[in-house]
Amino acid sequence: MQNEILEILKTADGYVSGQQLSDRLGVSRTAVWKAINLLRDKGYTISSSTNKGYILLDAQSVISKDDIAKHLTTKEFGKSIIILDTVDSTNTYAKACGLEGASSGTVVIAREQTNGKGRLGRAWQSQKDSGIWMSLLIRPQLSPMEVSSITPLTGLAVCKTLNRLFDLDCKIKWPNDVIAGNKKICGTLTEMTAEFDAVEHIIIGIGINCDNESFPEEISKKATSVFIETGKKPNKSKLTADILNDLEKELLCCDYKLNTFNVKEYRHLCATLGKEISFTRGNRYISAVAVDVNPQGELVAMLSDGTTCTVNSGEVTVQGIY
Ligand code: BT5
Repeated sequence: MQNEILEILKTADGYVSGQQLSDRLGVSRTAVWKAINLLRDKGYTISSSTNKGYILLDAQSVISKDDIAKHLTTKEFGKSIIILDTVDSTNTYAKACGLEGASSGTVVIAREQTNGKGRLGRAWQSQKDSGIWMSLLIRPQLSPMEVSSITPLTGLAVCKTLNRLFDLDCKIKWPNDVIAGNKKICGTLTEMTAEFDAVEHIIIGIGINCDNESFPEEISKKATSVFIETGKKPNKSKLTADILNDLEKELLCCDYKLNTFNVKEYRHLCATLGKEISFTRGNRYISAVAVDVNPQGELVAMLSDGTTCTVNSGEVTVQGIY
């Protein structure tokens, strides 16, 4: 009944009275009232007025399976979607689904994460209903050595989607951040479960800040959101579908591998190139200039003596970007 009430409120031109809803659905007004409260618990802002009835104020702020499905054009990604109210981490949850045999393309989305994960043990802040916190489970026929392309390809897909939908000029901070201006709007975390030399499954975690008007002190200088950049709160279900549509195209058309074409696109959108960077190697702190992203997706750095070296893991600090 909640879905039916939601559909009526979404298409209504203004308020709908409790009596109209109970007549149309053939249920008591108390049942309508209970269903409205359950929808409110799910995050829908439904205002009520004694004389006029109910009105839905912001349908697009809540991610719903039906709304995602309306915009999905994929063959595999998102064909099974799990939406949770709250979870420690969608990546952890999706991994457990993978171990229980969930099909490739399963997506786990949460309204809030209480222990969202970044890379290298860092935390990802995921306040309730403020962004898209999702994990996609895939089972590609790849060896563990071949999965490293997935992180840059995911960053590339999300970056292009945000630019197209919101007319932004997002760039990629190598290897996995999508930035708007010099602040992070999206982070991705790819995790793999493998046995011997075969990939069991891969979890692609994507966090996109959408509705945040501000951020907690500790990340306020480095984080931004779609709202801060555009002044508008996006339709999160549609954005989720668009991300899945674009990600499937990006990953499947190249069989999950970097190639001449997508590396060229990546370079074009990579904010790190041409910048002064610093990184640690062993216990040495090295300053260099980022000059290229090679066909393997590694960052090529030129040192002060003119020699180059590749950077493929660890942390790179880029001058001018948080
Ligand atoms: C990442 O790590 O950027 C990966 C983030 C992946 C998040 C998604 S959400 C769905 C899925 N489930 C999960 O549990 N995770 C994935 P990293 O490059 O290590 O960046 C982490 C750093 O970014 C933190 O140390 C903060 O400085 C900063 N940060 C934390 N929360 C942020 C936010 N909401 N927006 C921007 N920056 C943030």
